[in-house]
Amino acid sequence: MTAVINPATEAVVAQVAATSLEDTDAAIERAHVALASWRAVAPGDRARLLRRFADAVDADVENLAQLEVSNSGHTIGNARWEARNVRDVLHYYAATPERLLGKQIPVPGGVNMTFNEPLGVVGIIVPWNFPMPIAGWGFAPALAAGNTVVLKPAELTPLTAIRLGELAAEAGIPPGVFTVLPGKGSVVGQRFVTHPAVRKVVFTGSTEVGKQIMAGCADQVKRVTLELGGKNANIVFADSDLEKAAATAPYGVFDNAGQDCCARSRILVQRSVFDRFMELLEPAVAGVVVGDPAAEATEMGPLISAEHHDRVAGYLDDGTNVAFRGSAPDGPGFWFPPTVVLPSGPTDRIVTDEVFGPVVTVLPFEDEADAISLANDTEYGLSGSIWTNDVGRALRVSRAVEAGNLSVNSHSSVRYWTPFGGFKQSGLGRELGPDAALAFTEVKNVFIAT
Ligand code: TAP
Repeated sequence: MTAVINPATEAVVAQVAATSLEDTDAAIERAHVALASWRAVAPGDRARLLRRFADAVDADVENLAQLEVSNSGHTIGNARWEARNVRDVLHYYAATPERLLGKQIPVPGGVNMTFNEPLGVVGIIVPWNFPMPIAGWGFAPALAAGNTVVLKPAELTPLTAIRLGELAAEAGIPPGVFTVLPGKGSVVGQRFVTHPAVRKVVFTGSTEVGKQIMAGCADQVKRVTLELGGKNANIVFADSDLEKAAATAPYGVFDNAGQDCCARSRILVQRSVFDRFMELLEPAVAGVVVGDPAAEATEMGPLISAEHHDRVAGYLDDGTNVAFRGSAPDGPGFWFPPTVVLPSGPTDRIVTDEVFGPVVTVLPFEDEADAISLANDTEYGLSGSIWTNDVGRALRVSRAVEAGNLSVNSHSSVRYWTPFGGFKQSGLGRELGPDAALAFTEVKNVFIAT
């Protein structure tokens, strides 16, 4: 049994049994056996089952949200958004079974057709920072495309995934089609990589483990989607609405206590407005409401664990030039205040590493070329923001920044209608959007001589 801890109180909220290797194998076998019957479900009926699953999630939003507050320390507002996101993603991909259109391609001597065939069993490995949405972004399109799914939540945050598994069963998703397997990455997750019946691994987590997964999958030429780390730039030009850029910057990085692969953890500010920006940023950071995640007004909760707290704290020492900090409650709980750092330069560890906590660095830049160069000076490439009132500049910089998800005059990263994923070491493949279900299919080409 693994104790599940509330990171805001350090109280044990549940005990969850870790799935053994034998039970993982048995679940993969059941998923493999269930493939034929799931595939045989008529497209319209598969769509209806996914909509019923979405409705079951909808009816359970408050319960799921409260579970996430107590397991992950997410603010109640965020947790409700996350549960509704699973519902919306299920509804969105419920349209897929009836629209998985192949092609008829003109060729001489016959008729040529393509089919989008399901891959088989898909293994989904989820991190602790967004347990619900990241699970849904994998299982909804995978199921819609006719695959069966085994899903491993993070050991720290299994509760909402377990509940989603129950809701799927209540909605009528057949046994073996969607199975949640709480347990260790080194046991359950690793078995997804090595078991020959698992045809694709969807992994979201650290770049370090993602590389191991990719290397492991190479052995069987297994398909992979990887959503990995980020060190995203928030570029503020002098010609922007500086008040708005400063007022929103804390929410671009401190949301979910900075435990967000899309956190804009490097603010780059044009030198001519640097001092003014910092004057505006200070009260904005002080205004972030940090505390009890169950309280409606709270904007930032705790870090996920004591170990992670120590890791984040390890980025700050006596020599760190902290410009200012927000507030945080005293223990119990793994609290860390919003922290703004003025580094000595772009090569400081705190600028280059993904801290994954409520810590942001602010650096000046001279001109557009300098901003682009600094933004791209990282092995990551997930997201970023560009603040400017010049449309031409917004487009030029958006095209030049090497990242998968950019927003202009906003910090929005995730819209389920649009593709999401990383450049460089931030990942491989795209989730969400109109094409994500295709990543769970193989294209088969059939020629009939006439
Ligand atoms: P990891 O330590 O990489 O863990 C992620 C998941 O992988 C967990 O379920 C973990 O299981 C499992 N795992 C660990 N070792 C494994 C192995 N050898 N084989 C198979 N599975 C294994 O990441 P984390 O610390 O939980 O999450 C934070 C990271 O995720 C950050 O770098 C963040 O940027 C990234 N992230 C990226 C995105 C996107 S969309 N790009 C979104 C969210 C998070 P255990 O629970 O047993 O450790």
